[in-house]
Amino acid sequence: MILVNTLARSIYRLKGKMKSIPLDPTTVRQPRGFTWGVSTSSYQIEGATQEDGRGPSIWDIHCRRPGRVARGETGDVACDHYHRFAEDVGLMRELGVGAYRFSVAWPRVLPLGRGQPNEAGLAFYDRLIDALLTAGIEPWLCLYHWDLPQALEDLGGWGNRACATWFADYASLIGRRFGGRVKRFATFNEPAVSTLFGYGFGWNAPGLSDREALLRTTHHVNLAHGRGVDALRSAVPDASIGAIHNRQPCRPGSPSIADEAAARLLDAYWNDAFPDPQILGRYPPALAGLMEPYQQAGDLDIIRRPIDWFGLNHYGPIYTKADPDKALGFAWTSAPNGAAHSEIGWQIEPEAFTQSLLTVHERYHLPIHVLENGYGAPDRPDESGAINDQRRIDYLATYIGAMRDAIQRGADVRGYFVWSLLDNFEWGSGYADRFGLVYVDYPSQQRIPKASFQWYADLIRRQ
Ligand code: IFM
Repeated sequence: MILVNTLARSIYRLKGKMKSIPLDPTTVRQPRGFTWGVSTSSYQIEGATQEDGRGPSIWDIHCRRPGRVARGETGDVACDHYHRFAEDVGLMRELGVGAYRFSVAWPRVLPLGRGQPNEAGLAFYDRLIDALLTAGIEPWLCLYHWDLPQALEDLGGWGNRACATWFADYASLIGRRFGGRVKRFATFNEPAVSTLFGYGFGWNAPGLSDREALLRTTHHVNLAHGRGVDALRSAVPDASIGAIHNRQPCRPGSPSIADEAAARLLDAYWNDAFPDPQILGRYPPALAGLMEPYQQAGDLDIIRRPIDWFGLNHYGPIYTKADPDKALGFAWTSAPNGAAHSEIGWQIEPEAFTQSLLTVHERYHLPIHVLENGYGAPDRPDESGAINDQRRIDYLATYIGAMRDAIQRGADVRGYFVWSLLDNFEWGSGYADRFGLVYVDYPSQQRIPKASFQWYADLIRRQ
């Protein structure tokens, strides 16, 4: 079947009918041992923000700042996963995934961010992990998906160098508690997004637009990664550890020299500012000078720690324009008119996914797990109550085909996780943008698998 698909694509290319025809992923088998999964994160699904001793996170506070989140929505209830996790694990079992990536809410297990752990919070993750293992689903635990304890923010947060040590202590707690049952750990999810959006553009918590804070924070998050890897390794000697980074083309909004320069700097920040020091032991040249004031002797040796895999999140290309008023001199801008895009305006370009996978492979020489890829839309049930999200299916099929292209061209891709299992709290957009394979009717908390759920289940079953 692989041969037939390859042949079909070549014929199309030769005829010049289209640049690339995606493989039909339902007919292509992945290499043995390939992991199919789904991803979520704590603040986006758990809810129960004030239950069982959880402390506030920077997102609880951010959501209450007027104008920061659409319609003033919050993660207070979200998908109520804290109470409904067993149903959600049941959905994953139905889906047939081999793995589930979730994150631990740091303030749920350490309400003050450090010091006395909260047994009730730890016990929630015990229950979740046990349910996953019983269902035959491997837990992939991410330590940080943006919900820093507010108590640490009050001490300077990521701007305080000590935050790297607090993070390592938290990592050690998690490793000691769960390391007997969990072997896959990620330190951070998309540190480029949480820092740039949180300290550069002010869109995400803690809502700052401050160049100095952004650069300082960047370095401290990198230090925390290195210290966190060490803490996990000593707590769980047989752990398989990675970090999760975005990579996508960063393009100028216009051909002007200023916008071209903005795109180069965004590229250095978005794609390289975290994986380069963590894996290669250096900041990208475009940022090295800017990062110097925040470094102490030996820091890069702390940051660069052997890891076992590269977690890649990819959606589509992003665009920027020069803006001297912004923290790094660039602002966000939209894709050119006419570019294929999703219902929430994100550009669709599967070739960029293939290229990103190949670049990661060539640059870092690590096994790659795609830990996020997915399609956002304002899905609604039709008159019969079904959610026919054909465009999501098309997107996923095309992108899985693009991943397959990268594998055939040598990229060592070992897993693919859809973002996301459930519709959930989409940060500044609130609940309007839905990425789930499962529709969540928020008022009733009813879960309704979408057409894409069945499609993904079929794909997995055929592997
Ligand atoms: O919802 C987010 C997730 O938290 C991080 N990556 C992108 C997703 C879609 O925006």
